[in-house]
Amino acid sequence: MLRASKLTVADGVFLWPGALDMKTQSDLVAEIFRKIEDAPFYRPVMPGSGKAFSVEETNFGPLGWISDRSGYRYEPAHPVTKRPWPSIPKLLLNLWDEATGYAAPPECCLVNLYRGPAKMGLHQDRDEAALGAPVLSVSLGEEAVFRIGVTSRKGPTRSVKLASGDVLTFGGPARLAYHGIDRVVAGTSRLIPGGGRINLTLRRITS
Ligand code: MD6
Ligand code: FE
Repeated sequence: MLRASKLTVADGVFLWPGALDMKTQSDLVAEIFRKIEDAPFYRPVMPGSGKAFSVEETNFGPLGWISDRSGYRYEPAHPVTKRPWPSIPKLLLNLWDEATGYAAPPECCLVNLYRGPAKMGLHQDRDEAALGAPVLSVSLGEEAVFRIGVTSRKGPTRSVKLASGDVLTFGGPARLAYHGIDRVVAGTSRLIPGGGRINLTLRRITS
């Protein structure tokens, strides 16, 4: 399934540019939109301040990552509908096996929707007990400027363009590296109904 060659972006960060062909991308988007009928995008808020995120989110899988006034955590049900999250698309489970070789399947697929000026500040993914497992990210739709740093917030950063169909893994010495999305480049893709970008991140939570 991984059509492209594997590039090393940093120690522990690998990128397969254009890994998913157009047909696979549009089938995956159709599957995502079917599943979100049961688990609609909602807008999380920051712990403490309650300030709304600029991205909208939902999840697939046994556990979903959520943020609300009381903190960040994994939950088995959608915070608005209270229903269990839909299952992770089979294609993504296969992609996880192929790209990560990790012995256990992912338990969470966080779905981020960027429209208009939405972005994501520098953060670490550290709410998982299974820090030995990488995070796998799939980009769909408009291009994004991804910023990646080191494990201290103040360290140097560099930016990498993520285009539709790109697959990235983030593990080993980079598992706790700071990263974020500076912006999405409008007009670079028409893949997503209504426009914008969808990012899927697959993670193992329990070790
Ligand atoms: C995004 N990605 O691409 C946000 N996290 O929209 C992430 O936050 C991310 O791409 C961990 C590993 C890879 C990622
Ligand atoms: Fe992240």
